[in-house]
Amino acid sequence: MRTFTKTLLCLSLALGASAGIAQTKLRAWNIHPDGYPVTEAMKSFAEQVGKATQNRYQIEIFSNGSLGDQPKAVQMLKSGEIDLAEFSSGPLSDAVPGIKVLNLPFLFTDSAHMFRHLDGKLGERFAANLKSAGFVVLGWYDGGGRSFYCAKPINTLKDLSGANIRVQQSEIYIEMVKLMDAKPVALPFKDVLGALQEGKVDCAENNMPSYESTGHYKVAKNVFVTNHVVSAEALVVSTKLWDKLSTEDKAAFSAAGQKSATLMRALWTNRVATALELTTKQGSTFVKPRDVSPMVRRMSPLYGKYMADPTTREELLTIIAK
Ligand code: GTR
Repeated sequence: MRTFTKTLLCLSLALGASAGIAQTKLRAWNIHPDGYPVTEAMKSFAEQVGKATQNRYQIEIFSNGSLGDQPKAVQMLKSGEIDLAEFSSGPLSDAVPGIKVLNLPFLFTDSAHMFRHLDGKLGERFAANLKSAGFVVLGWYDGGGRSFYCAKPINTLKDLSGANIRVQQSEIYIEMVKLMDAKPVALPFKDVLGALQEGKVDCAENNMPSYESTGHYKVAKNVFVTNHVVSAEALVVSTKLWDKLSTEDKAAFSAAGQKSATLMRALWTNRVATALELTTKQGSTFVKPRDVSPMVRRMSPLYGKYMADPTTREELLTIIAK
């Protein structure tokens, strides 16, 4: 019986190989739930790769950070435990210092400004930095403008001083909050709601789609609309997998990545609007600082640091110039 099963298996493998239908299953990491723009764009990416490669590549998406938080997923991608992921530039930049500049507060005025750079020469430079660290960018996704939100009312920057503010596990975010005279508390994304509910943190900061999808708005109803970081996100594949792909398959992955980025950005714009509508209906209030320049001034040690660093100065100057 055993010999018979083995023979059958060998036969089907041989037949599969000769027919060119060997299938490779790939694992993709994602932190967001179903219906979120990132998740839907990744699904469409997986579908297109499947179609373009006659299902030789089947991508399974593990959503909701079910395989671990982002710093862990960054390591998993490097070690080959996962093949693809959608990362936000905050935690990713600790592994790839060459993209740190992307997280500088008040660097981009909005997503359109950011994509003018990411879809051009600068994006290619950041992608090259990422590639040399093991990540091949297939598409730049939108992380939108991030703002602070707290359980207590926030009307001025001074109201944030001394507050415990949840930040991403990312050095530059930690430094930013320290410069505001507040206390950074670095926590995984999935732990933020609990920390807000238990009063372990007073505030957090994020874009409006995540503010809504996580339910943070149920506890932290006071949004201080700083848009302090317009954040970049990226769909990436490991260089380990990339190097194994044929030229045609690389082209199929790249085309699917680009298409998924276009879809993601469109879904994002809608989701920002619906998140604002829903959270407003649920009682969130939005206060716009009259002038963000006091906060910008506080960030000057960060700007100084990146201007002094020859690996980031040029990128910074390019962005400031346009
Ligand atoms: C979201 C982003 C996630 C993650 C999260 C966080 O906006 O899409 O990748 O960075 O913020 O704050 O941890």
